[in-house]
Amino acid sequence: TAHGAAVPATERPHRAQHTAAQFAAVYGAAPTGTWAAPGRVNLIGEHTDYNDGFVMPLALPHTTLAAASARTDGVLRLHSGGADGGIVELRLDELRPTPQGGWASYPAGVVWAMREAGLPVGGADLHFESTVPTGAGLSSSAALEVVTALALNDLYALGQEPQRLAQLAQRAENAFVGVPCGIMDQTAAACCTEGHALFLDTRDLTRRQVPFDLAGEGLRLLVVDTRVKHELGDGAYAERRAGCERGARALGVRALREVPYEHLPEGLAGLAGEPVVQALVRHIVTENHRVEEVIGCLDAGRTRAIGPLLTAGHASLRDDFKISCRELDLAVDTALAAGALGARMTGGGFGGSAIVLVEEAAAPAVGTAVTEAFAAAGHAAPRIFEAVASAGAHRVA
Ligand code: GAF
Repeated sequence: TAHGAAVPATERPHRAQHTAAQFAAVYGAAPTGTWAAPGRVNLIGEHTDYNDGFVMPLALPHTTLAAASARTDGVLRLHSGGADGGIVELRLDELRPTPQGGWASYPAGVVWAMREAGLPVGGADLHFESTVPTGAGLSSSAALEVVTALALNDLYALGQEPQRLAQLAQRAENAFVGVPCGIMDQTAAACCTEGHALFLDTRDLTRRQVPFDLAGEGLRLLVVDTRVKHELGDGAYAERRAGCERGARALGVRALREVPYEHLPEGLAGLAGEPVVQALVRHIVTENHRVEEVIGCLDAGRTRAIGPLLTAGHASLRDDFKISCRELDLAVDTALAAGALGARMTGGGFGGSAIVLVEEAAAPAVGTAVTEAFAAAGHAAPRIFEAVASAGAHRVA
């Protein structure tokens, strides 16, 4: 149902206790502490983060928890309640980038990135439990990285700011895991606050917490996890990124963020003969503009007016950036036909999740319409739940 799957607030203390108990069962002693970092959805600003542009994610109530203790022998031990296999044991001085290294390479990469940055991080034991859906475009990887960074920051009294921890987590993903992602997901996991969307300028990393209390306005934001992840996605992300960089070079700017919306027609004319790059540039420039328009609406208290901007963002990702897929399009089209105010894919694309802005009273019918459309099309049942703007990474025990 539209309301069943979010993690109820009452479950959180229980989860922290459970995670600590699992730690004790695995490692034979109670942990020093337990930390949490959330998954995210992005409200608007897609693929803009590696173009120095604007993004606007919000944290989900779904979190990855880490129970952890420091070790004095230079050994890192990692264990996950959600992964098969036992304890992964690594020596800090032997950590090397491991592309395609499996789940443990995310936390291991964070420790590596911290040490590379000269931070005095020693060994640790960590046990993870997560309610962030994996492979759903909801940034379970960033949650895993950021919760690791925060736990080590506290265990070793490193005193790093949340944004800095996000940068270290991004470096882990780029250089250790080998995924060329931008800074959005890690910043969302580290810096979001309850009841707000996070406006982030990815060029200078200035941030603003924008009040985003949909329930107070009789609105809902639904997440439709299509439960598909098309293989195409991995190489295509790097390809889009390279295309954007090519466009920036051709236009003589450091990043596409510098192309003003008002100058888009001249910019596109300058790329005649390169239709693919033209379309990528058009998406980035219009998407940055949509972020500014969404902020304008929210600042003016006109929340419902963001609906068409979200939908326009989807069309741009589908037609210009070409990273949607039939399941995402079906979720968006069906939700809109059933009366949603706006809908779009969220995250990297090629599967994963869509978000749907809807009047509270219409939410159940919209959810049902999407579920029925998936069944009629022969797709697996989507997972639909509500996105309530939740807290970024924090210590829970
Ligand atoms: C993925 C990446 F990790 C982010 O950095 C961002 O580029 C996003 O896709 C698209 O907006 O989540």
